[in-house]
Amino acid sequence: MKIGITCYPTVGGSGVIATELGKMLAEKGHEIHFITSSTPFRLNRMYSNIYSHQVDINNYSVFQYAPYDIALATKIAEVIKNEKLDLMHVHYAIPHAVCAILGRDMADSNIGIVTTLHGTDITVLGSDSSLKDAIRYGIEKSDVVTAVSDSLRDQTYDLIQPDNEIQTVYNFVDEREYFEKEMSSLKRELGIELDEKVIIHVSNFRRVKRVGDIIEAFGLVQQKVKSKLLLVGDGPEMSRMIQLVRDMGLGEQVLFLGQRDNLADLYNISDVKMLLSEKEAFGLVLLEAMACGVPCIGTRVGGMPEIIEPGKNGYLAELGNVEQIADFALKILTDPEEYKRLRSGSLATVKKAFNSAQILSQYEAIYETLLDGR
Ligand code: GMT
Repeated sequence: MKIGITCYPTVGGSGVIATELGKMLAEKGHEIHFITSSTPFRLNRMYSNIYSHQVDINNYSVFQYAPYDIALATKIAEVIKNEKLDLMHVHYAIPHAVCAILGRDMADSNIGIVTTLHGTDITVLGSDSSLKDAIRYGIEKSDVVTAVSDSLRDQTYDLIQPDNEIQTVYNFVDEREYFEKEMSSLKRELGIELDEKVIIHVSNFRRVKRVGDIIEAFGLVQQKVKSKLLLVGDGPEMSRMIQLVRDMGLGEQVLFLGQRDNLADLYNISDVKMLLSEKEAFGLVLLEAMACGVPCIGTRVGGMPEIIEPGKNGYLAELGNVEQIADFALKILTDPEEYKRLRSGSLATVKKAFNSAQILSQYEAIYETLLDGR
């Protein structure tokens, strides 16, 4: 099949999933056309059957805002026609589904459009009444709509009330990148003693991620267990978090590592992963950690209860309950039997429910039904 993919190409779970999916589809022989504002960041090697089409936006002085959405729709139309695409798979209802619908119309084509909802488009933008109608339009005019968790699917029905079906297709992890390996040399490089425990958090440091709760819970943990906290990523809350760490006197124990591309290595020196968000449609970083054998502590929010099975591969805490979070972490860090059990539970979860081959086949089956219907 010739498949067009549009996503946000920068760092972020939706871009990771879209790019990994494109790469794996290409490895299965499909021809993939990324239509994005820049080359997706995970497209790090050459594939003979992957093409990248960049959207050019001219900043004419007559426009107060550069017309990205129109430029994207025009590029999608051009690629549909020139490359004779069989279908488009877009990630995010707005702007991408809406742009694909417009592009298909401009190309006078009837190819199928698959839209995958990742969360922010629904949980944040969906509550903005000025965008709700555009989101509903993008969903209803798509031929197939998928959501990355049952929770996101149900929230979309509640908030947007579209009249078409939304099916859950879970995210997956690239097992060739995320797996267990011995990385004690990295621990030394980072100045962490071999007998110190490591807690890790990876995010874009947006307010919804509640990084402050992680630092506060760590403050309690480190009073009882010799440990370090790795904070990986960057974003709007960063300077506030640096200040919080200073105010709590934790400067020596909290390592701000910024954006990193060796996440698998960092997970492999970690004992617990924390993601304590107030909104999280799925939590791809949980899967990446579990694939490296790291038990996770999440909040009972969004799609996280669909990944974390308490007592099997981690624990679910109540949002903002830092004492409970610290207790869970201490339980994992101080009881070797418990840690061993959760570690193998984490590896098993990824293998059983979120392996790439299984999810890839689900998407391929969706694409085939679309082709059959045309
Ligand atoms: O979490 C973010 O802020 C980034 C966002 C994105 O668009 O990449 O992540 C969303 O999509 C990921 C991939 O499906 C999910 O794992 C994240 O849970 C989801 N984020 C939110 O729902 C806040």
